[in-house]
Amino acid sequence: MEDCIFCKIANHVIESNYAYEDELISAFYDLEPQAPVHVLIVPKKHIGSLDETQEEDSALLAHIMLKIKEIAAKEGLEKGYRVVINTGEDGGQSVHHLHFHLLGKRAMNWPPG
Ligand code: DGP
Repeated sequence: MEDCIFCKIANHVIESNYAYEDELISAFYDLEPQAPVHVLIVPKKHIGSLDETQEEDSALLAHIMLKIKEIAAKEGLEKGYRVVINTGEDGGQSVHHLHFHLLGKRAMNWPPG
């Protein structure tokens, strides 16, 4: 996707501050951090949102979840963390490329805002 900022970051068309990368996914620090640790994890393949995932994305989604656990450990989030996937208008999604927020190093509230 030519106009997608997360496609550009994930494929190094635009450089960012990366926390992790492999052939399937990229993780980089959020520009507007909502917690002392705030990492965005995105697939390199363009998928607009969680709502646009397909059966064929199952292995990719599982890969992301397992890597989030590793990234959390690397970031020192042994006390816990939150993973958020904002989806669609009501979900508060502003960038239309599937991304997982990994938030940590502070206590989270419930219910979320
Ligand atoms: P969401 O609202 O769930 O779509 O979250 C989008 C997040 O992406 C938001 O926390 C800010 C972050 N963001 C937007 N543009 C950039 C960017 O160019 N670089 C980085 N690192 N983060 C960005």
